[in-house]
Amino acid sequence: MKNILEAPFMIEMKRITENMYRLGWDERNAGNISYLLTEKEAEAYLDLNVCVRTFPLSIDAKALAGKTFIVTGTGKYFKNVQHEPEENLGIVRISDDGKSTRLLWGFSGGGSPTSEFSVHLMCHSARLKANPANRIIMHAHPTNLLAMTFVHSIDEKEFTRTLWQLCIEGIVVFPEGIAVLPWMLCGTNEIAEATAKKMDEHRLVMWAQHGVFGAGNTFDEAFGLIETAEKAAETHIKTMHVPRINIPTDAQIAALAEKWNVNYRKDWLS
Ligand code: 2HA
Ligand code: ZN
Repeated sequence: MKNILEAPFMIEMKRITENMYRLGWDERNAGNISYLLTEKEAEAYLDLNVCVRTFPLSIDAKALAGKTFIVTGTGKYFKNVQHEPEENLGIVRISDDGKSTRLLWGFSGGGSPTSEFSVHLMCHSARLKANPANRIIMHAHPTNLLAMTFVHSIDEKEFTRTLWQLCIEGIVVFPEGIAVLPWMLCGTNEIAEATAKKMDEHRLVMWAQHGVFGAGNTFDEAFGLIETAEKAAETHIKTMHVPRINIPTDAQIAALAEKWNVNYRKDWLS
């Protein structure tokens, strides 16, 4: 069996959590990431019959029965993942009845998956239906996106249009727009269901006054989505106090989308 610490997905997990921590997106224990392993990856690096411990699930994950995920731990700090991956990360497999998960590796100090694991699993299900190649669900607290939800309308059309205006590649990177949920109690099945519903059509979902969820086929893709939206939000926050005298028109933004041939939400531009 291959050394799990050298698996590409393990290296990516370490690099991305370090990167997100350094960007200030994941203070203390903020943020969580899950990556769906292929069966080939799982078999190459793990003994799939191992059962270190089991964790009950509060949602029905039957659609993901037998699937294996590497996931960040509850209460764990992104800054520590690279130094102690086995303590801060775990690899779990969903039971056949979808009611629990079995720990195959990690959480060596007795930890368990992120408190947002229900959201992750429901979002994986939603994204896999829309795009069978989706593998990543990522949650973070990027400062400027978060700040925007305190001072900007959280109507998702208005929120998206501002982001499209303020980052040149915004409409190309997230042409379907960014969905926004109002403040809701996190760690609950209600917010998990609401987020997954938005993920039917969107890869980016804002949680107002909390943070953002991103989805993608690769670590880079999910990260790049959040990074682009965050760049737009930063430009918004930096220019909202002064008169803006040059703003791209909706026609100019649409022209970008047309040039790059992306299927954008035409009704979200006027
Ligand atoms: O994992 O970010 O939303 C800590 C959080 C909860
Ligand atoms: Zn959070």
